Amino acid sequence: MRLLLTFVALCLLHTSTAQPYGANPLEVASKREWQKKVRPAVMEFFQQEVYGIVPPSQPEVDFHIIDEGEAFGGKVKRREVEMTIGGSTKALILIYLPAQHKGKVPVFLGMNFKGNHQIAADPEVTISDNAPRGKELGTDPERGAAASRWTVEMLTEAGYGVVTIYRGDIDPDFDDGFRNGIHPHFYAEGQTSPYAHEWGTIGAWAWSLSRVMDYLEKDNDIDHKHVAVIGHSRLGKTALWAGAQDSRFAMVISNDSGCGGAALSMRKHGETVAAINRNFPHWFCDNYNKYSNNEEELWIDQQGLLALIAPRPIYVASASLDDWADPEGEFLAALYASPIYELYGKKGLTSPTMPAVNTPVGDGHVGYHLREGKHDITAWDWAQYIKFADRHFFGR
Ligand code: GTR
Repeated sequence: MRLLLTFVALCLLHTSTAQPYGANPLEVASKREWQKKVRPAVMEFFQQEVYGIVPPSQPEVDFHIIDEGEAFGGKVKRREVEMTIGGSTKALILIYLPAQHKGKVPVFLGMNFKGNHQIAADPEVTISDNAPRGKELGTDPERGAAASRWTVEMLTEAGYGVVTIYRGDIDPDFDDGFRNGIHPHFYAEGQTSPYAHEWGTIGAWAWSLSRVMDYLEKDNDIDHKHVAVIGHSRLGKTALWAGAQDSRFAMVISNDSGCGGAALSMRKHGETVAAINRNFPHWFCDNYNKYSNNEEELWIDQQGLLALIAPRPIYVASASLDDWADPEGEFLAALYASPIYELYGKKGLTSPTMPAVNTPVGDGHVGYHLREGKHDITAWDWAQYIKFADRHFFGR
């Protein structure tokens, strides 16, 4: 069946040798062809060969609210929800909502790098046992250290909520043969590590974002039809994969996601498939190793991942000094995914020229910018995401 789908899709993808680096604009004859034949084959490729499938046996996931309070001098409501996976793995969901908001609140959902307590200088946020602590024993473990990356005040003032979980609560970010984190909850009897086509860490992180979405659907304060899933860098790869698999995410934002995210692998510019598999052997499925120094064998490049998100709005962002993430490769992937948006009557990127720094492009469903500066997510990036969300969610 898989071979048949692949064959049909290959026939439908009109590859043009005129394009550089073997990565091509996605040309599919009709929306129907895309939905019925090509999209399932593209999805299967990313599942089997890149991020890995989620194993079929699913553990139970429970939620309960553990704390509610105020932050930012009463301007913001805080809620903490404990998510328990397979009866034992605990992850805390931190939710900030504008206190004055009437009705259900649209939110940005993203994973954080160093613990929920780092996204704002809020003394009440529970510190995960898995999160890095302060340098000296007993000191405050860097509350608010990542506040510039989350801009909670700016987002809540703009009418959005912020929802986050800590990556280390789901799967600590190092290669331990998948003994810690959530993977063991999914092993079949006698299994001790994922099979070659089963998920790595990015797959597990993405799965957990969908579980957070399960909770958001039940929370009466949240406008679950307007949830933008977002991530920076490795967590941007995660947001893209979560958004590709789960259409409940109404918008997807990739900030400097680079190799294995929005950047085209076949360009081999900056971080390569070989480098990422060598340095982070736990991120992707084992099958992905086939493509180390062998990118030409990828059946489809990362424009396919972005196209899986169509017709939902997607925003891809790069930074000018972030050569490792290949800004041009990220721009081209967004451009090459755009024909799939057009099949749905949505406008994608139209100009084939990389825009100048700090000049966002895309007045349709595909947005892109190249921020001046280094690998990071800044208030300026967020200001563009707010504008994009305002336009798509509320026509503002
Ligand atoms: C780098 C890695 C990138 C990117 C980045 C990050 O070391 O090479 O793929 O994910 O980390 O997450 O900040």
